[in-house]
Amino acid sequence: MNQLTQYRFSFGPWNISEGADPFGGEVRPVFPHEDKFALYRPLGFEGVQFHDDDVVPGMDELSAAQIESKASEVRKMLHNQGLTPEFVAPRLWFAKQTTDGAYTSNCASERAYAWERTKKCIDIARALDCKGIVLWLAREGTYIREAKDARLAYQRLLETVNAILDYDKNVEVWIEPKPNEPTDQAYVPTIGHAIALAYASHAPTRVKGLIESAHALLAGLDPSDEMAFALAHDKLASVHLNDQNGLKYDQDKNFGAVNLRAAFNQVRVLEEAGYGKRGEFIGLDVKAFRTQRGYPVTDHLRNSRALFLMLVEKVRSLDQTIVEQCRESRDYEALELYLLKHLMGLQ
Ligand code: 3MF
Ligand code: MG
Repeated sequence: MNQLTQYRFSFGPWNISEGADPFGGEVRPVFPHEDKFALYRPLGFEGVQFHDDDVVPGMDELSAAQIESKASEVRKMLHNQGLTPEFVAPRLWFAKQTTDGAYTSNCASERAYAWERTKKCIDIARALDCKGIVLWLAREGTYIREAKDARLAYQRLLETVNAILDYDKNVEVWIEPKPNEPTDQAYVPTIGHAIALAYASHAPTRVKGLIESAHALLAGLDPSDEMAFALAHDKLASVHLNDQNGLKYDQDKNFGAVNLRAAFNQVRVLEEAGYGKRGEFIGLDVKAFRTQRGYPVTDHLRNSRALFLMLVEKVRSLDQTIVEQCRESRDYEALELYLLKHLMGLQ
């Protein structure tokens, strides 16, 4: 019999936030980074997603040896807590050198900074024994179309992907598409763009995607179809499950909080494709409410994970015979009613 997937969960330390937003500072005391790791296992998570400077704070100022030694320390700490580093992402959107983009900046010295930083990020991943490098291409885009040569920008992105693949033959590049924010228009807005870059690269099997539900919704797309597309190409390396209420700033709401049916369909597509059977994580990129009391605030992580698992049960208890009959007779009215009743626990 087909073994049921035992899902493993991950999140990044930025998901335990202190409530700051663009209109106000923290509303809860800052919770030290290292202390966050102790929260993972009790919450039911074993994968840690990192930005490079989450592992090695102040890395721009440190030598290669110092970076290596700090990263090795973190590796030991993760090991002691039974945690696995899922990926490391170069945080290329904070530095003054990346104000107008990193790999696609018009300025050669800024592009050089981006590449130096990326190499350090890969060194950190190697020291952690982690093969996933996530590229969320935050500022690779424009506020006005005329600001950059878009064709050249795509070439530069492809050169970067190739350079990463050459720098370390063991790493994989996982591109996380997002259509906007902080730029007006990003160069890699959808998983289709990411997968095109993968196939154009030197080593297509080592270039994959990470799909965030909210990012797909911001692009006007259905997250489950985006995931299915990546899965059909065997290129879904990870997911950032969450939710989004319409076209506004990136909300990172709890998984399923806005559209339970869309969340169900994401779980259905993942489950049907056997996602997770090769150890892929269910990543949650969910934000704590600014209004939430308590310290540290972690209920959004616990609840999103619980909701995912409840939807796994809904997927597993779906009567596939009814689904097939409705498809066969092309009675999508009946299929929709069955599905909605099933979600409401009425059937
Ligand atoms: C931005 C994001 C980011 C990325 C993270 C890892 C803060 O919209 O979703 O989370 O997921 O930087 O790539
Ligand atoms: Mg994300």
